[in-house]
Amino acid sequence: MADCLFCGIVKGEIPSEKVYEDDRVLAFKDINPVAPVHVLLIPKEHHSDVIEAADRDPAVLGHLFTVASKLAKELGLSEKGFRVVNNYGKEGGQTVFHLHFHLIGGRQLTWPPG
Ligand code: D5M
Repeated sequence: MADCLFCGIVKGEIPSEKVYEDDRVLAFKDINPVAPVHVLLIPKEHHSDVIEAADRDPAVLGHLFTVASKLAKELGLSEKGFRVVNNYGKEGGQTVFHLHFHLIGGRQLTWPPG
């Protein structure tokens, strides 16, 4: 989609620190990390949010979680713990309207989030 930041990252027009890529999913380091490990996982195809993705391509949601689990293991988070987060909509704190999951870990996380 034109003017979508994360579509620009998928196309390689905007730089990113990639940590994983396959035909459907890209994962890269968050530009504003909130923990020692903070990776964003996105579908390469544009879906604005999780509800749109669930309507159009529900299978990609399972794949995103499979990749998140694989990365959690590879990045050394599976022993101590980690969090996978999706912010939906304005009140949910979503700022980039291309579906993404945050994989966060490497420190003690607190609950509830702000
Ligand atoms: O999360 C959107 C996230 O996207 C937020 O944590 C910053 C991150 N971000 C924004 N621009 C970039 C670039 N260019 N590279 C990497 N990460 C980026 P949300 O859940 O929508 O609030």
